[in-house]
Amino acid sequence: MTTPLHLWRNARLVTLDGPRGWGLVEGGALLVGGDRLHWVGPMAELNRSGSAGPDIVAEHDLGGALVTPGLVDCHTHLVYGGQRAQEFEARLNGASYEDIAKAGGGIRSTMAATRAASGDELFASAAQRARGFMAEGVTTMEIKSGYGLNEADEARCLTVARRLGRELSLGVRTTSLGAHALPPEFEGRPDDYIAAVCRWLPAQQAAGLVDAVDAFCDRIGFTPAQTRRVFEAAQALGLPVKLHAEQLSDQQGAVLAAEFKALSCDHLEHLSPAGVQAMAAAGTVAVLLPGACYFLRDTTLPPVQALRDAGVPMAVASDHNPGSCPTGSLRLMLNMACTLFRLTPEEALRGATTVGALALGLHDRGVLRAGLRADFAVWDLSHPSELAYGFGGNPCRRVVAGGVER
Ligand code: DI6
Ligand code: FE
Repeated sequence: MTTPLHLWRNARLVTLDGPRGWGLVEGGALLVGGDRLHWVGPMAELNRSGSAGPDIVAEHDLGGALVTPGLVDCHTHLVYGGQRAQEFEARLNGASYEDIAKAGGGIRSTMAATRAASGDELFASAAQRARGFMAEGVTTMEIKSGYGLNEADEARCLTVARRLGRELSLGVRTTSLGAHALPPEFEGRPDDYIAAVCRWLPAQQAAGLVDAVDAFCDRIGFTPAQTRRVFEAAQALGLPVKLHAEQLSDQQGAVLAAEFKALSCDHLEHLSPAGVQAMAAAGTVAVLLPGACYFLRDTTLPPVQALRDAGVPMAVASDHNPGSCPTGSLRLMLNMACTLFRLTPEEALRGATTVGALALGLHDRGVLRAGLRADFAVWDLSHPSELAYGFGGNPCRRVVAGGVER
């Protein structure tokens, strides 16, 4: 028995196959069988190789359009209630993000709106946001909890994230971020709260709700010692860790995360040289979030050249959240990664495909190569550098996720 194949032909393929370069294939074709890429290469070779033949059940002419791997947004806080536009106004009137957080606003205000929302309301608002990203070529998203901040509401948010993965044509990875902020009922008792977060993890894992564990290690988050306890609990369950590290200050969070062989450290505006070296040695991905840096008007930038020199792979993600990055566009983040952080357009696209997948521990996507997932986006563009060059508007024309056109 052979798999019925779909032939997608007449494309300019941006395969990203190999350690550098776009991996461009002119006059390219993709053969898709089930949810996998069965064959990728130039049309002329396909005709010669005989990989085509009678198994092809349908043909799709792409009219010479540019085709990239489906985009991977490896850092989002997509599930929450409410919005924080008034906080944006307050910041424009002189308050700082940290002041607002310390006064009980910030993450805590979203926590209250999230707890007050029903599961269906949380699903509906997150699905609407997800569809916006999907329309711009996103085929995989990581979604964190972190606005429930008690056992039931954290589990509820992770459940909503899993439901998004089932009901939308989107690959979803969930990350448990109970250690995002201290909820009011634990005021003055952060160590007790961390103990509670560690206690919830086994049940979340048993319910199939968690792929990785994250924490916010910073002045308005948790200390390195508290973060270590969360990591130890994750490690005991065999769950990989990630960290919101060095966003507002240097806590040596990256060094700690590297000790636990973290999949990624994210933000990193205040990353030290020791942090860079530790990440390089551990093979930890640096997830750059230029939208948060832009929206908070941070003037300290992540040490991109040092990361590059040390060979630390750099991902680019949206950090979509209501407080520090209410964006609906991963493509805009590619542009910002170049203009604000000086990534090259190729680094930016790899960051939101190949390297984004690595930051999630996924090795089956992010490249157009036979055997990997048939996740790809078709763009009304002529060169891949245009993906990071333009901002605003949506040149994405078609998306295939898991072999199926959306
Ligand atoms: N850093 C961030 O940028 C988000 N979480 C975090 O730890 C912001 C979350 C928020 O303000 O709601
Ligand atoms: Fe974040």
